[in-house]
Amino acid sequence: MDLKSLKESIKNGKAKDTEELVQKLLAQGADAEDILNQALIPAMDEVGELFQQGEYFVPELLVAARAMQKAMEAIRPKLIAKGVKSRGKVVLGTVRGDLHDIGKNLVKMMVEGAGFEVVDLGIDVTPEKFVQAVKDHQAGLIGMSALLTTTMLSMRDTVNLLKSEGVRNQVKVMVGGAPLRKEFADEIGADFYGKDATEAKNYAKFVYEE
Ligand code: B12
Repeated sequence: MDLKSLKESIKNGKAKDTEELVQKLLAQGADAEDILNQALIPAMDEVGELFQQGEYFVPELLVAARAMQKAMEAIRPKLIAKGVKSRGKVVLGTVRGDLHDIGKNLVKMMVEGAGFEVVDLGIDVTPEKFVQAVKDHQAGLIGMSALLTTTMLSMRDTVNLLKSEGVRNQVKVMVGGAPLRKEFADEIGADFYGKDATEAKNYAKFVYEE
């Protein structure tokens, strides 16, 4: 698999090339999950490092993110199992003040691919919106994503609001995103910290099948 050029094309923000390379790999029989884990995610990690080192700035992040989105759209049909009956509902969103949605969208794809119905609230989701969606959809699981050390704190507000609204015992709470750790999840009273989309999917299975 020509993963190196795919990584480079994401890092350079070449959306069209990226899409073509992914399509080519898929046509050659490459596995969508391998493409994701061995090229797309590592490419974004490298973009993050370049940003931290001051070699990339926000515009470079944005074009890389756009290329990443194109790649994700291309692998999406392969990741989503077709015709699977919903195994349960999962409310998902990126927390208040946070606009990063690539990781959240990956979680969505994997969870949907495993046959769950995802209620995607998008980005910048307030605790009130999360709690309302849990009530409206009678969801048994909620997933919150945060990529900033400042915004992850709002996860605690959501957990507390679930409690004060009397629905905490009806729903499991999973959290994830690059700055999070299990200790933080424990501290705010979440049920689960997942380091990646696969763990999110496995936890959804666990919640609905236990
Ligand atoms: C792309 C990117 C952006 C893009 C986002 C585009 C988009 N549509 O998402 C743009 C350019 C908009 C952006 C903006 C900013 N960004 Co930015 N960004 C990134 C970057 C490079 C990659 C993030 C990403 O997509 N990673 C790939 C995905 C697949 O990984 P992931 O999100 O971690 O998700 C995985 C897991 O964490 C997990 N997961 C994620 N969510 C969930 C949820 C659940 C429930 C579970 C179980 C698991 C799970 O599964 C995913 C798949 O395996 C990171 C660097 C990095 N390495 O994280 C910086 C980074 C997150 N950004 C950063 C910063 C500072 C900013 C800005 C403040 C920059 C600025 N000065 O304006 C703004 C903030 C905007 C805002 N209010 O949100 C910092 C954060 C520092 C910090 N610790 O707080 C980082 C770490 C860069 C850095 N090294 O300094 N950014």
